[in-house]
Amino acid sequence: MTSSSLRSSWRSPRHSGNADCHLDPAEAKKQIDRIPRFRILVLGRASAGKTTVLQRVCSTTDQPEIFNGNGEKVDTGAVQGSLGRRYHNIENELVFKSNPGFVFRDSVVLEVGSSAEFDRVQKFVTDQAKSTELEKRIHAIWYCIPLSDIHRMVTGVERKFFNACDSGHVPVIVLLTKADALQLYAFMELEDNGLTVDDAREEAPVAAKQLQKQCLEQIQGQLNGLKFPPQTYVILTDMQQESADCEELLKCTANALKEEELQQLLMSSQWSNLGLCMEFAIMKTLRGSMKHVAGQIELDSLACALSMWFPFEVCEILQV
Ligand SMILES: Nc1nc2c(ncn2[C@@H]2O[C@H](COP(=O)(O)OP(=O)(O)OP(=O)(O)O)[C@@H](O)[C@H]2O)c(=O)[nH]1
Ligand SMILES: [Mg+2]
Repeated sequence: MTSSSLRSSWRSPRHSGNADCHLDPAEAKKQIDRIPRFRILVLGRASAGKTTVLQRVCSTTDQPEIFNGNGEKVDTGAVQGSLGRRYHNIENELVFKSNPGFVFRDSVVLEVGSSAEFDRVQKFVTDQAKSTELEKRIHAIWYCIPLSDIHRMVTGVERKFFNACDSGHVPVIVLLTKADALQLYAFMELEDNGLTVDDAREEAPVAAKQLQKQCLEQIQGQLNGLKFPPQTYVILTDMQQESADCEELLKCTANALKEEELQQLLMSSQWSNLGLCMEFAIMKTLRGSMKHVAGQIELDSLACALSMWFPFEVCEILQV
């Protein structure tokens, strides 16, 4: 069997399993083999940069298609005013045509007002933590905190989320978005300290890096002591630019996953950075096989194992 035919069967429509993924690794692996798409929940305040991150990961500027809980497409052409609510309804799934390997859910966690919305998010997250169906559950959570609002980086809602929402085995990664905004803060601080405009402009990039480090430490200091702290943090800069790089985000997310099969699923779902697929294939699979004596390596099965880190479509083209 070539790896692409093996991958075809891996990608074929599957049925949901009920086995307990916490207890039986063999059953968990069987279920993972049937998962076709990587599922991410993205959370954060309004305008935190959530949609922009998803667009960059899927290499598109389009809006996603929306599917309701029954898998039916939701008509986005209707009343514009309710569009935000449709994107942010945690029950709905968002899929970009450019990259259907990812399924997203997107919800705004509000600082004030509707605690019903927060309760829905909390219930969803804790249900995911208990879920034994790998096929349907969320595989990672991205929580966006914008650095553009340097005086309100961690607010009550973040403290509430990381104190109340137990995501269990689903890793929560904090995305510190809009880090480029710190350049302006750094510039203004340098000017306040008496530098000329030209000198302040020249020194701003270095000062902004320093400020970035301080912000990260401050946020870690506030979140890491809470009941359910995030697993890791990623700083994102200039994501509004179409050429923005998602490598660090994808790498951090992959490393936060416990199961190698889920790491493979993430890598093979993303098409924006094939170098990353290569890196994981070498580090995780090829390096392990190098321990064998050359003559003992089964080239077909090695190629197949390596191909699991790459998008299915790439393997098909290469006939791996
Ligand atoms: N400077 C800067 N702007 C950004 C960055 N990421 C996103 N933006 C801008 O921030 C604004 C809001 O971005 P969105 O991605 O729509 O934010 P959102 O969290 O999806 O917003 P809602 O869905 O309305 O809650 C847009 O104008 C983006 O272009 C960034 O890294 N740097
Ligand atoms: Mg949005």
